[in-house]
Amino acid sequence: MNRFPRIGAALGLLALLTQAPAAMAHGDGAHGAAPRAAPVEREQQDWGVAAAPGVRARTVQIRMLDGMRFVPDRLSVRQGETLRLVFRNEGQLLHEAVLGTPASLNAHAEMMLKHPDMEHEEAHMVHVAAGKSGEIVWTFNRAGEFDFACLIPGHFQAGMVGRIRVLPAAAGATAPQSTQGETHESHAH
Ligand SMILES: [Cu+2]
Repeated sequence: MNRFPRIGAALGLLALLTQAPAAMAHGDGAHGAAPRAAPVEREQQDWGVAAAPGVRARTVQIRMLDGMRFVPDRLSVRQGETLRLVFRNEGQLLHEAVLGTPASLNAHAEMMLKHPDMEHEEAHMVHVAAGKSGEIVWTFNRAGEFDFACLIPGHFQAGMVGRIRVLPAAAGATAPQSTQGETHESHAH
């Protein structure tokens, strides 16, 4: 997790650099003061990125049940596709949905066990009270096998996990994307 702030800083610097000419033209000299008030922070994660505002999304309804299940718990997505995941809590308990890699979710679940009252809110997670719904709008721009899980202590351990398979973009697709770190076949354990 520690490397994400660095990536964020790098992106912030990039934004600052691309904005610099305009800022200088206005002579406001606000060099050091990078605008921190972006409406949504869109940080690339291993499992994708928060959707850009207004992007077309496919809606998928997912039920959250006190039997510690998501229904459905298997999704298939084409790389580059954006989903509006609408989680409806049909139980009596609070549930949450957190997107991640199996490894990131395991680590996060461990932390939740140690600090059950930890409060956090990020674009790739949503907490849903009984009878309510909540959503995550997410662009799956990396191929692979990812999970969504309820990390409330006990729920994850009882199997409240679903799987999202992101199929590689079709050959010939022209969507610009980095190929850096995208090869999976030589991954050794
Ligand atoms: Cu739950």
